[in-house]
Amino acid sequence: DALIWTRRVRGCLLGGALGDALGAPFEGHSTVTAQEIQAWIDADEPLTWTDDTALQLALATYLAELGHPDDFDEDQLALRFAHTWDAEPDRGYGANPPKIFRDVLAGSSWKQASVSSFDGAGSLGNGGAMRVAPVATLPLSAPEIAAIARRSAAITHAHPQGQDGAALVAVAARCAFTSADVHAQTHTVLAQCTDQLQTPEMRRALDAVSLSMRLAEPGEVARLTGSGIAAREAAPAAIAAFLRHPADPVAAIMFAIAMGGDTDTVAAMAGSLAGAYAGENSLPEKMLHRLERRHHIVHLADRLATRTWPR
Ligand code: 8NA
Ligand code: MG
Ligand code: MG
Ligand code: MG
Repeated sequence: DALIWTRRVRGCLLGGALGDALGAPFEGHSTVTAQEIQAWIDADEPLTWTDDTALQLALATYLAELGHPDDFDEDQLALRFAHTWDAEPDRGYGANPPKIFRDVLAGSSWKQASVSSFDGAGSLGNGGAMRVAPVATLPLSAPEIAAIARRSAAITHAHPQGQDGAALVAVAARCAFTSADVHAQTHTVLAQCTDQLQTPEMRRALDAVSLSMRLAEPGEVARLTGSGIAAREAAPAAIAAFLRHPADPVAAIMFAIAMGGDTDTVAAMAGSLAGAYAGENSLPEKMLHRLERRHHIVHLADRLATRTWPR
């Protein structure tokens, strides 16, 4: 019902922000010990989030204000991303998106800048995937969610793998929002995700997630999936962490951080997914109390959850 839905949307946005902020101090570390993570979980310091959450909230705000899913417009979203970056450029953005945002603010199209990135290959980084979970709140089918996820990613990520990562996380988030029992439906979730992928690299990476399900150690899982800055590593790694602890976002986040690599980003995606499944009540007040702009995030989630769509 409506209350459960609102709790899940709050859980998604708050879980993502918590994962980002909890993972940020470890970004780029190849190994992170359980003791290091536990000490940071138990600390009292404020939890400050990074580019992952800044852009996720920008996308959520855009969707909350969208008149109709058919009105989705990359030019408008690109402008919102660019303004978000311009207002707080020191959130730890990847190398390439700010180049595109600068062009957008100067009045040029995002498209030219995006497709010419990385000598014309386009970005295969995880930046399209890290911000995409709110797309799964749209009242659409899995193929439609995947299509909008790709379009939201294409603004900065022209490479097919960068867009496939976004489709993967968005469809996983749709499963998380709608599933009654993710633990019992692991194979269904993975199959629904695989159905929306377009690149062999991402399909192989999701196969690695399936294979990894018998492994307990985050380091072992990361050896199969990777956990780096490429979308083909970070997005599957986040799914692996989520599928182990779907009902416990903090455990999913801790697992993601323990995988090492792009810890803030993998933990942000894992936290969004587990938060979407388990809802706001699964997030400890002790953590939320430390979270930057917590009340703003809740307010935004409520706008997104309670909006009605015409037709
Ligand atoms: P991006 O589009 O710049 O991609 C990230 C990186 O991936 C690039 O800088 C390249 O190193 C590499 N890359 C992407 N495409 C290609 C390609 N076609 N060929 C070779 N290399 C490629 O930025 P993004 O938005 O995808 O990045 C997201 C990441 O940026 C997240 O981890 C986020 O947390 C942030 N980040 C920040 C820091 C930091 O030090 N503050 C470090 C890493 C990442
Ligand atoms: Mg970041
Ligand atoms: Mg970025
Ligand atoms: Mg990162």
